[in-house]
Amino acid sequence: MKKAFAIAAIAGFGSIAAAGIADVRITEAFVGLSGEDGTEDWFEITNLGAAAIDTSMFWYDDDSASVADGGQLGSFSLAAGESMIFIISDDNGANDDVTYTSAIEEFQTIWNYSGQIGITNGGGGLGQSGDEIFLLLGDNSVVTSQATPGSLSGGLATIDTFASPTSSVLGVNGAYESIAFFNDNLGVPGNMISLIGSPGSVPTPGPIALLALGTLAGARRRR
Ligand SMILES: [Ca+2]
Ligand SMILES: [Ca+2]
Ligand SMILES: [Ca+2]
Ligand SMILES: [Ca+2]
Repeated sequence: MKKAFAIAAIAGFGSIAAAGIADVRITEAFVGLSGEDGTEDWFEITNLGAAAIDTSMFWYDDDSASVADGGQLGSFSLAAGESMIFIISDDNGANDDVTYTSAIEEFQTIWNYSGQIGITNGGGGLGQSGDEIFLLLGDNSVVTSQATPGSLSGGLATIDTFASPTSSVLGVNGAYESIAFFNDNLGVPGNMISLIGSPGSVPTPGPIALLALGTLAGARRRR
């Protein structure tokens, strides 16, 4: 399957990747807060295709939508129907306050998260006045994109983008509360805040099953 995909990509059948093998969506995003953010900016991707994908086939960039400005996602096998997190960072120098390792550990701690997690290895951070997440192939073709509206940005809830962008709500679509961390910009009593989000989980099983079925049917028709 992987080899066939590579040959098809070289031959220029980009639509196969976009519509079939790599049916990946951006299903959640965190763009940061005023003051201490808890973690770096991040997004969640979900594989709605029928086969596992290697995430290193994608480059991330923000609204500049450019492989040259972006970063190649770390390599993970993402099974059909599974979600994972990518932390947006190009910041891994020996003297940086945050390294790739510490950014991942910070996320795992704050979200009590033990699922798959990777780094974008570049690409712009997500602005709180509105931005956009792009997943691109190496030839700069767009696989999928997701706007992060300023109206939903900067709050204590992540942006759930599985259907249309909304603020994550505790208990809805698997959203839960992060551990509390220090932030003295938001004026919360005690300066300890927690976030609401659903890293690693998306609405299941109904919507995913239906979308996956549609992808499978499409793939069969093309044979
Ligand atoms: Ca940000
Ligand atoms: Ca901040
Ligand atoms: Ca940006
Ligand atoms: Ca989620």
